[in-house]
Amino acid sequence: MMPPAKRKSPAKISSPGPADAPARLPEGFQLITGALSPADQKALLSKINDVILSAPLFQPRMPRTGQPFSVKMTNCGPLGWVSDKERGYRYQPNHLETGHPWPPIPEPLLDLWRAHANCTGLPEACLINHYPAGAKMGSHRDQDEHEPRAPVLSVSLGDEAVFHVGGPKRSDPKVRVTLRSGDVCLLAGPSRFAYHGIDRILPGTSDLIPGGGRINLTLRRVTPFG
Ligand code: MD3
Ligand code: FE
Repeated sequence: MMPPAKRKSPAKISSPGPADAPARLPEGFQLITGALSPADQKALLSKINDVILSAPLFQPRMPRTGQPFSVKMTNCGPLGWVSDKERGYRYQPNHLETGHPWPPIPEPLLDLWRAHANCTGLPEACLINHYPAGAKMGSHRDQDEHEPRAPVLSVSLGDEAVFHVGGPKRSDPKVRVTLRSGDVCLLAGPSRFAYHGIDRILPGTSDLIPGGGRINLTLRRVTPFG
């Protein structure tokens, strides 16, 4: 999951042109635009800011190379996703730097999961990605979770992002979608295993976060349903 922005050979993102067959969104991909009202976005951001106060954003690093991500991260929930040079990508119950347990997932996020995930179990991890202007996330698949029946639910806050999603192979055609503040994205079925990433953040497109930038929240089930 989640290589940093700078890649040796950047994936070519091709928008479908008139001569090409239009690339299709993978099966199971659902974008719910405007799922959160501006008031709901403000209330959620305030809870996320509380999480960040007790579990500070950290800069994950690539396994082996130690190359830092341009995205900063933290987590809430029983498990959190981390990565460092020595031990690589993994979920763990404690903050990478403070060693404290992650704070609980705020209730409004669990409500979104109950409303949209169509899943009996609850999420165990909420990964909080913070993108300053200029941050990217290279094309990758999310493969560190062990319950393929659970979807991933993502919430976008702040500046708009150009997102791409393809298929199960890196070479599959990619579609670009703009993710806006208040949008919820559901990745179920085959789309759950599709390559995806963030090409760029569009600065000045939202007033939600003072100073700009984007926050993405992903709710995930990590361990198999009992
Ligand atoms: C498509 N985050 O945290 S969220 C990630 O905006 C990640 O921060 C991006 O990719 C972000 O791993 C995209 C939407 C998303 C999340 C998981 C997916 C799209 C996905 C898993 C499979 C396919
Ligand atoms: Fe991902």
